[in-house]
Amino acid sequence: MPFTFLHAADVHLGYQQYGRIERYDDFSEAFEWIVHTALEERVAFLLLAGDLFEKRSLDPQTLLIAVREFERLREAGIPVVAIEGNHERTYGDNLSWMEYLNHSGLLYLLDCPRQGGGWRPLPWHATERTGGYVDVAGARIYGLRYRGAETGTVLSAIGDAIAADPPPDGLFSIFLAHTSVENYYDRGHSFARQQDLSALRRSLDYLALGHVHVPYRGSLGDGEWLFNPGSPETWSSEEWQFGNKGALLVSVDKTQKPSFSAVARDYPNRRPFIRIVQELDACPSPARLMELLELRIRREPAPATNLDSGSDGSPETRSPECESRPQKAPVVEIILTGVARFSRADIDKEAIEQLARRHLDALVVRIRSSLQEALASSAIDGDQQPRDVLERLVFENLIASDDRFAAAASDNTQIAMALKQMVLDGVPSGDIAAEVGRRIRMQRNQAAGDVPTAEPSEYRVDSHGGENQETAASQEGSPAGRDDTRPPTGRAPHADAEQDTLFGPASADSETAPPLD
Ligand SMILES: [Mn+2]
Repeated sequence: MPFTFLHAADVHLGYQQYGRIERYDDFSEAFEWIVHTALEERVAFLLLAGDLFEKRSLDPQTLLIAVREFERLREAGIPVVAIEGNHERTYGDNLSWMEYLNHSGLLYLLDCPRQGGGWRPLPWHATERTGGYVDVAGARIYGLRYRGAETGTVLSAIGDAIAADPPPDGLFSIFLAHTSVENYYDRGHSFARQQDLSALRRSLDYLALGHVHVPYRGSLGDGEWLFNPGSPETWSSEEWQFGNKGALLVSVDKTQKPSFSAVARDYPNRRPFIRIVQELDACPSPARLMELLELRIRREPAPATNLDSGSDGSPETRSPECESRPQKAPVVEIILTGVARFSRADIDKEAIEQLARRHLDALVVRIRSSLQEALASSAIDGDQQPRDVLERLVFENLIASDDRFAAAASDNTQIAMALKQMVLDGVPSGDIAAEVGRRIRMQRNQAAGDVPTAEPSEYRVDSHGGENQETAASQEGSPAGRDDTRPPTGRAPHADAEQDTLFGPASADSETAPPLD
């Protein structure tokens, strides 16, 4: 008997990205679209391959939305089969909200815990509401919750157990897992190697994945077999460049060869992201930076027709459902890279934000800067140097590449290193500011040819004489604590430190996938 099912993952319901209620609503809307699609297509069941929720603790509003949508599916007779992802699982014996929904009868939550030293999937137990597999419509669905680094080993063992006790021929067999897979957007770091999946590959028809927010599919042999729909909304700005995504609508007919076909159903109302990358090396002044940014922003298509990522200029294909809807106001990300030739404090972030709001009708404007290129381009041989020498070289390179500090690079390196030591020693911030002020005055005096009148200090380091003409002058009138009196630290000054990865934030047991950039 032919049937269809919908495969979705990484909904991240409850995520209030950038602290904006509109983004919370966006993630709710994406979930509502999945449920709407399941109802509209009259699917036999809905698969959720982990990270339904953004967090393991839920606010009442988020639970309400989940319960309301699952009840709509239950009323329509559409079962939901789910597993827990890394975002929503709890530690120890605490009941998770996914388990709560499971015990409320709103979904089947599958897992294969270790049983007597093995990993044999157990059949669904209707009263306990636990099991490693369940038979729904014409399918047998297995599932394993997120297991991080041990996923590969566990999947391999489960594959062997299933091979020894295979599903009946007439059933379409599916395995739900929340994991990255070798060679698919894993950047050389994956929880499951392809060989870990070979036993499952032989016994099962369809591997339903979640975890990586980019959609992909692959074969591992004859015909397509593993499928990952990606997250319907843009969980991290990095995801925008990968184009449309949503859920997979799978049509199954066991009498045919191949027995199924999977069609991507793109979420049509995803909020657009625009990314503008501006090199600071080309900007001699803050005014020039504003000019360049204005040119870049004006070159972006008007919001109503904007459909590209802004970075590569390649237009995305527009799905028919999209035509009737007005485009949402975009999230605009402005990334400043390279080496600043002026104080970052002189960059008028408010003016940049207004510019983006005016021309692009932006919902959110994010301005991020990165000095990483300065570090990457410096010729430091990290293997050949002891740590303290290497540290000094890093400081010197950073300082020498900045016009404001370059002329007195050696002295400023001393200040930076002393400053670092004070921070490590837990010196109160007021004392650190006073010490930095004292050293800057010393530099100024030396530059002016005066005899240094330094007070004694335990953080004093050897002075390098009086050849420091420029630095003191450039510090004139700068209050302590401003950007331009602060020595570079070699770290990118992310004001809003979102961790952009395709997978989600670091979990407590360091089972994180690598960031995209
Ligand atoms: Mn996720």
